Amino acid sequence: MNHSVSLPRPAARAQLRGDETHPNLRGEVLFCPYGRGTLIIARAVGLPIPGFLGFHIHTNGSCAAGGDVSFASAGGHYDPHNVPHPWHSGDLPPLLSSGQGAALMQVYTDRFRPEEVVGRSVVIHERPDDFRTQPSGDSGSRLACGVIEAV
Ligand SMILES: [Cu+2]
Repeated sequence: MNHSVSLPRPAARAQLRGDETHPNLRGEVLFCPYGRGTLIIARAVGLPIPGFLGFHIHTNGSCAAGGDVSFASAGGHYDPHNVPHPWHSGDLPPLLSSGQGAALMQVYTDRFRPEEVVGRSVVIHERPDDFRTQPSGDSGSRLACGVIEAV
């Protein structure tokens, strides 16, 4: 019997980049098939604000910069079942940014499989998610975005 606890290989990945005012913000999010859902491993550096920062899967696979709202093209939270926040499939725990602007998180969700979020996006926000306010937890503007691609 195999008792190993080695992690599965990623099936999807997003490379995050900051908006025009946060050019040093970079990150990577891996999506590994795990059980009935997905093991998510997220890393970021260059975060401008220490503390909790909202972190979600958004519907559209577009991280176009420019316009009045950074990364507006990513759309709203990934919500295939049309339910309120924080029951969106794309709702996730916030990242915890250190004073040095780095964050690392590993979290399991059974709200989607990796292949279901390929062609969508990951967004880091400027504020924590309050898990109450509709439709996006009052998490403020979008600091970074990355399109999710199959690997
Ligand atoms: Cu979001």
